[in-house]
Amino acid sequence: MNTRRAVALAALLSAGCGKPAPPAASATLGDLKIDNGFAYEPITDASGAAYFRIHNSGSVADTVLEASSPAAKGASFHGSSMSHMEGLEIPAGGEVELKPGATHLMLTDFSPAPKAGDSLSVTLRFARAGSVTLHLPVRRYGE
Ligand SMILES: [Cu+2]
Repeated sequence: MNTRRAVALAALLSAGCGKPAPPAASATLGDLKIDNGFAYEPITDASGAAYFRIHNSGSVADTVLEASSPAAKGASFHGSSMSHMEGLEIPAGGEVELKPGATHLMLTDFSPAPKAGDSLSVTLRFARAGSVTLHLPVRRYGE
């Protein structure tokens, strides 16, 4: 299926189900393409989670060394069991997807916590590619 036809079909499918796809953020940084970025509205100011997918089309792996947000004091990567991860490696020609119930970016100590409909800025610093700031749409929990 060619790209134009895939896009037309996707539009048709989303129109058919009557519910628009929830908003998501994307960005490009060198060989890295980031998409499907969003955050859930935190239930308390103490912590919340953000998600995105990073695809690396390059021939060398890259690693997210650090994440930060002006809205939260802390930002770190967690595995599915909330275990702390030291950096996030994106393999050459591969991708890493953060999603609910799996690896996520844990943000802590919001001031104040973002609400559904807000945009949450998150900056990722990579070992090779540099830094990129995502403007993640904040969704109501579970959407
Ligand atoms: Cu966590």
